[in-house]
Amino acid sequence: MDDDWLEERLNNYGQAYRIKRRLYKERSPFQLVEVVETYDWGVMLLLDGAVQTTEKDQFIYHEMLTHPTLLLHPDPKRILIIGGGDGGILRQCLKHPIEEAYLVEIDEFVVNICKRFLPSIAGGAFKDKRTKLLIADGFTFLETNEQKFDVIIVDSTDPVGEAEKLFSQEFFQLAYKALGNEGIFVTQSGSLFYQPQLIRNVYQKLSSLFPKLALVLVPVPTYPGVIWTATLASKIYDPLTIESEEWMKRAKARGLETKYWSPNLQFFPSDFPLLKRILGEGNAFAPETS
Ligand code: AG3
Repeated sequence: MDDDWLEERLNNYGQAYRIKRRLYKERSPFQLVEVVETYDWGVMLLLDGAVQTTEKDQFIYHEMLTHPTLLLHPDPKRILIIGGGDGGILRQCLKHPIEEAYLVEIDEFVVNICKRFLPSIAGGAFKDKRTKLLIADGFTFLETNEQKFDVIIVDSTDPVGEAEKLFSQEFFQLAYKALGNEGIFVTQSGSLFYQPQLIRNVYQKLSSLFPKLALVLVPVPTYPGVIWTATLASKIYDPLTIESEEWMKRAKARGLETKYWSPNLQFFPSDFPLLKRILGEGNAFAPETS
């Protein structure tokens, strides 16, 4: 089959890739785990039919969930990652001078399959002394957790099945409680054009807990609609008031090297009209009437 195509569907939209080979397909206790080799993006991981990451574009998503968040905190020492079993976020976190990174992933299959088919994503991150890998449900972990973290990064699948509760008010409340006074939280919050209700929902819930919020612009060529978002929520530091020079200074002080992240292309500006419409009431894409 040299004309094999794989399509991801999200509601009424589909995005398709011509693929070279299908490498793996197995049902884990939690989800359908698939690995394929694409023409454009190298090896690709899918969970329940949704593209999670690829060898060649993974750095954009992983850098953009990690660096704005960790640079906003003056001295992040203890990091909690929920999900993220491919190790991509973990690897980016370890570029900062942190002391510990907990990675709480529900599905051991994902960790093992990524180590086997996508080893470049984690690099040596799982072997780093600062890494604590726990195979556990992130929600339950936070329910019983008594430690404080400086940063919590939620790298989940879409809000269906097991991941649904990672988008609930109860979960956000637990995350708030597990963060120190200067704590910062970030979660992937969906496709700008195909999941605007999700973006609004996450934003509203988080803004009832955290005073400072910003939407991170995360363009991922292999996610439906390409323009993806993450929602950053912070207890005291406001990401939208920091100048480029200051971001650059912080990145330099940490010896941070990136392939995508840069200070001027991190956040949707708060005066962006489309975003205001998405976060407001009603349908942001309603046809104009006058
Ligand atoms: N986490 C999944 C992002 C959501 C993708 N959704 C979709 N394709 N419908 C990414 C995991 C990477 N570490």
